[in-house]
Amino acid sequence: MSEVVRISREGEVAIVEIDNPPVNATSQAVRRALLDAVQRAQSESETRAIVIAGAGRTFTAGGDISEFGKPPREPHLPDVINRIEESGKPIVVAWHGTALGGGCEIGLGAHKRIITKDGLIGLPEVKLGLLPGAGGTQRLPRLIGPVAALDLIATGRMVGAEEALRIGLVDAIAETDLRREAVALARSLIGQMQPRLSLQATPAAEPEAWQAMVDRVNREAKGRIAPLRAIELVSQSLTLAFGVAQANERRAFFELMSSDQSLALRHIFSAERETGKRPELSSARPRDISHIGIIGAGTMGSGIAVAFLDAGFRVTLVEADESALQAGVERVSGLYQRSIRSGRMDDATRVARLALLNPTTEMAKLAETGLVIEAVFEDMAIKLELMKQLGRLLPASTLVASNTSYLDLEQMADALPGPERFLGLHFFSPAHVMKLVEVVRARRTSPEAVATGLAIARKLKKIAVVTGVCEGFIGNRILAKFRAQCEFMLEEGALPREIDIAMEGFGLAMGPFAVQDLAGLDIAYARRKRLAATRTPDERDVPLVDRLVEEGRLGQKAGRGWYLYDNGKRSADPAVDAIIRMHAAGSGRPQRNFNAADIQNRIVAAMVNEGAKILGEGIAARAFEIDLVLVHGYGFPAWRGGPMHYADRVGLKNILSIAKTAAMRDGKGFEVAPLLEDLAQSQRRFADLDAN
Ligand code: T1G
Ligand code: NAD
Repeated sequence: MSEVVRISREGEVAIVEIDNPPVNATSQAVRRALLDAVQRAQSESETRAIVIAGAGRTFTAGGDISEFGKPPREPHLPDVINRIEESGKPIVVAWHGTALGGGCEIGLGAHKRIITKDGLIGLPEVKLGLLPGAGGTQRLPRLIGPVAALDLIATGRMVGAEEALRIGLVDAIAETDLRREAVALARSLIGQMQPRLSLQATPAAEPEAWQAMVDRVNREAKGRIAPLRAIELVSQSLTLAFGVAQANERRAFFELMSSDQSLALRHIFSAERETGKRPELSSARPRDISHIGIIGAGTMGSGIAVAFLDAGFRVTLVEADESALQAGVERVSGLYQRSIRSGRMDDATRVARLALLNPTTEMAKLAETGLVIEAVFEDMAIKLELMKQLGRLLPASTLVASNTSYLDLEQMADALPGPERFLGLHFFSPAHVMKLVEVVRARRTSPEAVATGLAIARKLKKIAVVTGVCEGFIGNRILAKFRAQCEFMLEEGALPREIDIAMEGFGLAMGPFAVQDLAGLDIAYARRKRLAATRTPDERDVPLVDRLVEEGRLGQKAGRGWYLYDNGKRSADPAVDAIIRMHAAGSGRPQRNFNAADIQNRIVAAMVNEGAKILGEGIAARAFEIDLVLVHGYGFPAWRGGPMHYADRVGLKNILSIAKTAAMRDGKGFEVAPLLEDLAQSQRRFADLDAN
């Protein structure tokens, strides 16, 4: 017997335990050993019931992702599960940690299911562009009904023990000792006929509830194919024999496995896990910090405070004066109130979190913290003054970070005694929700400070990407090129809604003009004013934002920006169209019609080209990090894998040719990245760089 599965015994109950760290993935060796163990227990006369359990921190995370995309090797999981289900001796699954994908499906093959109080169950395949491929789409509807099953399969969300009990996904929640209670449950089943889900009919769905769920899944799919296949397969559990539908499920699983969407989503999954691993930091020890300071409790400071409080940090929050402090504390409480109203948090948790918050106007209190993050106004003079003040107040070892979006971190580092302890921690708004943090390494930032930034991001359950210093770091720098193309297109005959519709069609959560209205046009305006001094006359520049802002069109908050807003409802504004048309006519640029593909290609090529510059300059170390920034910070569809992965798929030659056209058309507004040219000419991909 292989070591990945062990058998032990409690009297007449055999305990089959999967032990394949770190997450007990159902690799080929596990499947083989599990099958052997179950068959052995079947044949042993002293065994009268079986418990299947997992060793270590989790039952199993399901299929082994490192095997995905390779030819499947026997025994296949559906067959193993069918053998489990057919067992004449009762089989109980004992779930703890996470029972995901194949781990959930093993449990659906068993005859009873018991879970720990903090256990989680789910079929997350859809998040990897897949469907459950070992009977999940057929057994789950038979167990909990088609509506609830479609909900779980199409969203991939995990359910906790209580919900699982309520919807009938588990039979019991272990009170104290999962193993002992699972054995007792198995023992109680000895001698009885065991239920087999595959032989049961799926309970009929209430037609309205089913249709509502189907509509929801269709609406939320937004270009993803796997959720749509889920509708099809769960429907088949109502109409087709189990064996026929299971064969269809298996076929769909492999079709999806070789789809571009699954490849892209798996790329993002592995990028998320690789980004924090940086060979150059392997000898840097992150500091153990549990108390942090935040200066400025505005939009960002309050959100950052909540992110840290939620992760159990003590937070000292500093504001300029009492009234600003009070407003800041109200913002923090407001964020918690919202969580309570939406049912995501209970009051006791809110009280416990707020007990970790220490609001103050005394900067000196920051001396007790291990890291201070400044989130004051985006104004260099204020930030420089603050750095000097921190230099006087803080012990020399306290780390200092800035949340600036655009200001020069090197200049701030110059103002702080001990610049090696200084870094950027660029959170995204709303900071307690958005998963991304750019960890910015300035020239003198120590490896220890970067490693600490990464470790802290991990504690916040955020995705951290290390970036060097440049205007806008990785994300906003690419965004600027993206936005520039949008505005160039307005000058050449496109309208905001055409661009928004095209980009939503590409899979962006929201079109770029709608996003700018939401954020406020004044932000772009202020940045344009700041950069005006260094802008040269040969640089292509479209001053439409200036026109709009100067007319009071600040975006949604003013009821008008690129669009008109009536009670939050967006509509096109003929006055804006007229401004754009007039500007376009005066620009002397040839006017044309844009179709969705033209718009998408131009924008994506501009993003990829800038990404290639960022890589070429060493601002980002790996192409997948750029993908993570765009997916987690800017709504780029994960199922397209981020711009660099997408470019690899469509071919860098195509991207290069669009970039060259752009360079001819836009002059200094667009320069082809040498790295893009290089890779395209030598027929390599961005992924090849990452592999080296
Ligand atoms: N296969 C292989 N390795 C995996 C893995 C998996 N399924 N899941 C995690 N790992 C590795 C991961 O790369 C990392 O490695 C380490 O485990 C810790 O993960 C027929 C076939 C389980 C909730 O989609 O959602 O079943 O970086 O950092 O935050 O239907 O991992 O340390 O080298 O994420 O505690 C496949 C994916 C369904 C679940 C744990 N399963 N995993 O989160 O740790 S498809 C999934 C997760 C399927 C059948 C098919 C999470 C987690 P390293 P981590 P974590
Ligand atoms: P904000 O205007 O909402 O908040 C700034 C706060 O800082 C105010 O409450 C102000 O009272 C306080 N403050 C100013 N000077 C201070 C001082 N000397 N001591 C203590 N408090 C002081 O601004 P914001 O949007 O939260 O932005 C803060 C920083 O975060 C900026 O550098 C900005 O570029 C960056 N940022 C903003 C966003 C965003 O979407 N808003 C996103 C990422 C980063």
